[in-house]
Amino acid sequence: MKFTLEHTDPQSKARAGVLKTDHGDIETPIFMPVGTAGSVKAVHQRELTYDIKAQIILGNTYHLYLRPGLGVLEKAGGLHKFNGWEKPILTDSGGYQVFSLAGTRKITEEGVVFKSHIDGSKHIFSPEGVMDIQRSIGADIIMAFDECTPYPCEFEYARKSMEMTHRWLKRCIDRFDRTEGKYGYSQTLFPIVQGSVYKDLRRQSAEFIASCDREGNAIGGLSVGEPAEMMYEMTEMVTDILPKDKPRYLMGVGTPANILECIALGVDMFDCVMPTRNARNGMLFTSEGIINIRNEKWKEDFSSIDPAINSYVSSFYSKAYLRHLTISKEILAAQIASIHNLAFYLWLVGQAREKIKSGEFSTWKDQMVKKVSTRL
Ligand code: PRF
Repeated sequence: MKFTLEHTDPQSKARAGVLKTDHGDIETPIFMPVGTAGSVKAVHQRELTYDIKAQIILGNTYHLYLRPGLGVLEKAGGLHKFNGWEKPILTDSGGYQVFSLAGTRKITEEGVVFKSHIDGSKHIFSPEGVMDIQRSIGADIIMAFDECTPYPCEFEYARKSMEMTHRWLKRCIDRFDRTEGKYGYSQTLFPIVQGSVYKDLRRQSAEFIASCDREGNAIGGLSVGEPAEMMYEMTEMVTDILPKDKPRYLMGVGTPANILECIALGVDMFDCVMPTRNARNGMLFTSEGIINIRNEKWKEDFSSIDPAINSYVSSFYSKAYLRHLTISKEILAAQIASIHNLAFYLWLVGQAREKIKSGEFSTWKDQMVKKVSTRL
């Protein structure tokens, strides 16, 4: 993997770059649609490629390990072959899902014992095990095993948890560097900064992660309920420490406004379930603001969902028709809304990239944050 920084914004810390992987190039800043169980919910690969113009998607170790399981994935020749997505894939390590989804769980130095949310069966995730699983899934970028602390979190808990995440990281690196990809292309491991909302811990964690000298770095433990200003403060502290010549990935963020603000703080990669999850609940993100498509207001609005977005569904279907589908609980509503929201997110980061390249990012960002946060 190779990251080339192409432009930096003179008025902010925003950057535009290219990340080269064996499955193709990723132009940053980028948003990665979430494909938890190997599918971006309600969206075909063809739509992902041509309508949404996704450059990389995300999968989850936790879900894929439990179902379909490694036997199937290995026989298929890895996740790319299994789901037909030929571009880059990143997998999260399970270090978050195991805390948010699994039933009873027990964290020890060795790892996490948990019960499957599917059938209650007992499993253990260790740093080494999670590296092996991600080798079998075959993602281009794999994530270290970490503990994402909740918010709020006592300082002592956050400190001990961060220290354990660092020890787990050493074990991840050790295992990763002793093993090889199974399918003939290379994989890379991103470590994750933790430290809750404590400046001292964030600094310490960012310095440790930077010292590990991997090809890219991630920021975890944010967007877990803390005020946005706190998330921005922590993000900026961390991006100031992480190496400039490597991509930075802010995990699980966020709203369109969060993404624009964090691009301005020097973040290159984002993922979030919001565009797809909210789409399924009738919430649409548009270049003019946020729409609740169930609202009576759209009943006879035959204008297209968002003509500014270059995806088929965004200009072909009207708000009134999508409202009708949503209220009638038609499956097509989830499909249209998901494709539109993802196309909007990809359009937004694409615009940010263009504005960084043309030197207009900062003024554009301030206007855009207001626009995309407006409730229509
Ligand atoms: N760690 C991992 N995945 C994550 C997070 C984290 O802290 C977050 C926090 N926003 C989202 N996804 N491994």
